Amino acid sequence: MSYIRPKFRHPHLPKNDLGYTVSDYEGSLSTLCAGCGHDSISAAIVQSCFELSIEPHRVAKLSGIGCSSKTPAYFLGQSHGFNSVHGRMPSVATGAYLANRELIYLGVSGDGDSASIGMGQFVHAVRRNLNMVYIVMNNGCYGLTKGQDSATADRGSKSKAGSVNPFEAIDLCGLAMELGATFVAQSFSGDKQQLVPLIKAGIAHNGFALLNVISPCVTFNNNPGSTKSYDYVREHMETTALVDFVPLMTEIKTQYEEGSTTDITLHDGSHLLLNKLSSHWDPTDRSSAVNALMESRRTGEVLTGLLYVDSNSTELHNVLNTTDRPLNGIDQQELCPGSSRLAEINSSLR
Ligand SMILES: Cc1ncc(C[n+]2csc(CCOP(=O)(O)OP(=O)(O)O)c2C)c(N)n1
Ligand code: SF4
Repeated sequence: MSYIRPKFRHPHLPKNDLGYTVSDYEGSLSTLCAGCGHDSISAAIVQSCFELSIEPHRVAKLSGIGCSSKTPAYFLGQSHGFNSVHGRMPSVATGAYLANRELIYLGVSGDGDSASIGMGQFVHAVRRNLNMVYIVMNNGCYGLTKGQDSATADRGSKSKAGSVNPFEAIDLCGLAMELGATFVAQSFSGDKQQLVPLIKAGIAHNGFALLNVISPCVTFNNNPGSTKSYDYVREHMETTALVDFVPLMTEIKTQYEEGSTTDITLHDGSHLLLNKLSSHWDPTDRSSAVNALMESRRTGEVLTGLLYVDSNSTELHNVLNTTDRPLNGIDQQELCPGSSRLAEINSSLR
């Protein structure tokens, strides 16, 4: 059950370029457990869309099944939405995107939803470079069905019931890198300062943008021994860089010292500024990102930040050379080539 959020807001709430306040980007009141990391990610999505002055009707929210997949009800209440079947969000997103490329596609999934039942769907969305932001709210368990280990639970981590996971974890970022992903980022639900610019950059990216966000399940996976608990992640987080996102149309200002910043131009001309803190991180170097992910797994660290971006990425519509226009805006006359053209095509194939 979803609860209606009260309409009353402070009359002097800041407004964005469209004249909207942050409340225009909210959804209904969350029914998730108090303290669930997924709610923090919803708040970061709301903040990102508000700051980017996105018209809510230009967004399509898509999800599968799980506590994470319930969250589209809690953000962007005025956007399009489709809550699909467990693990099937990528194919619904593919169909919707091919029919209408004008919307911004925002997919939300869980680690169970993406790394188990939906794995076959996830990998093809990555390799096709579907133009969408794909957020995995990764808590290492199946929250909705009472905390079973998921395929992203680290080997040796302990569930609330005390059992130790004997299987190797699937690293979704590493897998996406292997599949040729053009934008791969990792973050923590409790780090809004890092998460908001990453979501904004993902929206601006021309292709598939994966954000794997560690999002502790306070009810079933926040216990000692879990590597997806708040305490564990806070103690083992290693940041690649401080991230800031500068949208197109605003004057680009940088407050960073000369020589300490990497400036990445995304497809729409907006920029991603990375203030390098650790080991001169270069997010355009795919093999370094793969190595860093492998090293962080070995040391048990959670590597966060923008791990990799290809700012020259070619998204699915450009690969297929399909029409710019939404299919529902093309009438029968235009869609049908006519019988003489059809006869020409047929004879060319004989
Ligand atoms: C086809 C199908 N199989 C199994 C389920 C049962 N089920 C619902 S949610 C879920 C897993 C949820 O875990 P995750 O995707 O990680 O999301 P979370 O709840 O942890 O956010 C499962 C197994 C289902 N709804 N549909
Ligand atoms: S069960 Fe876990 S994942 Fe589901 S709402 Fe509660 S804290 Fe969040």
